[in-house]
Amino acid sequence: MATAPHTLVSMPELSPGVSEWVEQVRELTQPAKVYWCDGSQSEFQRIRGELVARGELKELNKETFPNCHLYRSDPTDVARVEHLTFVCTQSKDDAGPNNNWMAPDEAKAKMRGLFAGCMKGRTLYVVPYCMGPIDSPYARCGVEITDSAYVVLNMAIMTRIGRRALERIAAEGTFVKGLHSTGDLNPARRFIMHFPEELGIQSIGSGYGGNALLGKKCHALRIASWQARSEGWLAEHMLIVGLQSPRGETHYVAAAFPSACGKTNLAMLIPPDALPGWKVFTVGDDIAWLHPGPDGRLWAINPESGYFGVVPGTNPKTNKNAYDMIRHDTLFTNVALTADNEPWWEGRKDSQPVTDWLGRPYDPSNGPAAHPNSRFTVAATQNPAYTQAAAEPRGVPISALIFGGRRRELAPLVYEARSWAHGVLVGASVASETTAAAVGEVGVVRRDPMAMKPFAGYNYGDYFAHWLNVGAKLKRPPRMFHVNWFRQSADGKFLWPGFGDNLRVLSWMLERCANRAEAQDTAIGFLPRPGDLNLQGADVSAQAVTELTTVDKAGWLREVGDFRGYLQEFGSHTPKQLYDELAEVERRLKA
Ligand code: OXD
Ligand code: MN
Repeated sequence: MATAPHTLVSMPELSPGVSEWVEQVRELTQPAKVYWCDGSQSEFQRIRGELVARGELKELNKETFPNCHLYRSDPTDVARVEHLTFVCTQSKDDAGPNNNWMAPDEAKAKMRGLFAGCMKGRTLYVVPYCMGPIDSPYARCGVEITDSAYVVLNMAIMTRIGRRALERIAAEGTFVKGLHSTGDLNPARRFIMHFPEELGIQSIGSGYGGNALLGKKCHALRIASWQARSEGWLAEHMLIVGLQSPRGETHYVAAAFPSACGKTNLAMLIPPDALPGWKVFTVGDDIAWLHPGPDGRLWAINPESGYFGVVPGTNPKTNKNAYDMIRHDTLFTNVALTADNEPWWEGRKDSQPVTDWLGRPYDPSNGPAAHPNSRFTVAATQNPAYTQAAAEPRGVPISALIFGGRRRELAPLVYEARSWAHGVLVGASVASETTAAAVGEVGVVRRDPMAMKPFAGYNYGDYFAHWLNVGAKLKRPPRMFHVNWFRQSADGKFLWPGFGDNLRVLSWMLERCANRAEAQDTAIGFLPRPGDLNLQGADVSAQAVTELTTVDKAGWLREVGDFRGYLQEFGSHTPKQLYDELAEVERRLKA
């Protein structure tokens, strides 16, 4: 058989632009070795085997969790570090008050000092990657240079790495340059810097996913949101899910929730027995790139090819698809272990931990056995709800956009915006309780517009204006909704069962999209009346449903005032249209 011509060209030869940059980084970081990743299965297994041999990865029970491994991170390196994450634009105003800012020259000088000689004795891995289906016009490529083999394995699962990505880079001549080193893992020397004007990322001192897998938050959200603004599309912190109704119609929806608020669970939802005939397909669980299509609709691709999900809480009741999906070929980070060498986490009820995430004998007085932000990394194709639509170059058409937060009070179960512009206001007003996905206090309510607070790569005021502009170009825009699965009663009990039952809310939305469902017209938007939701077989009281579908006018008036103050933080960047939409809500509340 003839050899394919491309295999004759070595990877460094394939793209002189990349080789030149690798050479500069090699001189600066002084690694013992440089290795170009080709993305093959044999390469993955070899690198994983080397980590096991060095004791950095632990193979788990071969019979019950075949090809699964445990990685224990440095105990200080378990989450995203928003306070150490910077957007380095020439003008501080472009980064906006929503980002930490540093002047590009200052940031580069600081990072140069930290990167100098940092890879001595280590291997420098060159990881060419593609975000999105390799043949999609919407996909974008990058190269991550890293000295962490654990990062290489994660990138190989989460993105399309190797020769084909490099071929695309060679053809396009442009790529995002991501430089990463674990450095000395000292939090005092940990920084994640973004240079959107130069399509560059520099990250040092952390091996944690959100700080170190540069294709994910750094490229696919912060840098991509910047690119999307100049090119007329949206890069969003959204899952994408396909819902096939008993009528046989399939609709795709994209939903934005802050980190660790159930995006992966919603993306893999299992319909409850009481709602027969529904099918759910996962396109993506974390990031959506949304493009206005030639037909006037919004089309979405998932730039990732795997899931980096929160493990605790995963069980057959909350997310059976995820539970089954992570029983083989999965990389676990910071979970606990059972006596049988199986991974264990809070919420896995069928066994007991003996060793905690730090490798100590488990003692409940030390806290949870698994870290609350322990993670699985797994290929999307392992998900029983995976759909080939995730590999479709043009993406999937979006019928509805959903925003949500984790809010004990105020926000009802669901409401629908009156228009795209009102929907932008609804998305911009998302607030949520903080979670363990980022370092800092957990459970405090903070504003998190479109769930992008940690990820919008530029001034939020300009970002809101961009959202309004994109909508103005759509002839058939999706409907927009807000949901809150986390509402609690005065005595602290969740009012809504969540998980599979969320399909009851999604089904009302899809009926709204088809003009087949009724709603009450309220000051904040359209809400279902209790009788509009299909609650057959649901474990929820009539009183809870009333509470979940009632608008607390006094509370909302306070919210409007608070949100107006928030919008003012972005000064003249906040579009006037957003204030007008807010004034209209206020007028209706007072009427
Ligand atoms: C994530 C996050 O890991 O949002 O997806 O923090
Ligand atoms: Mn996320």
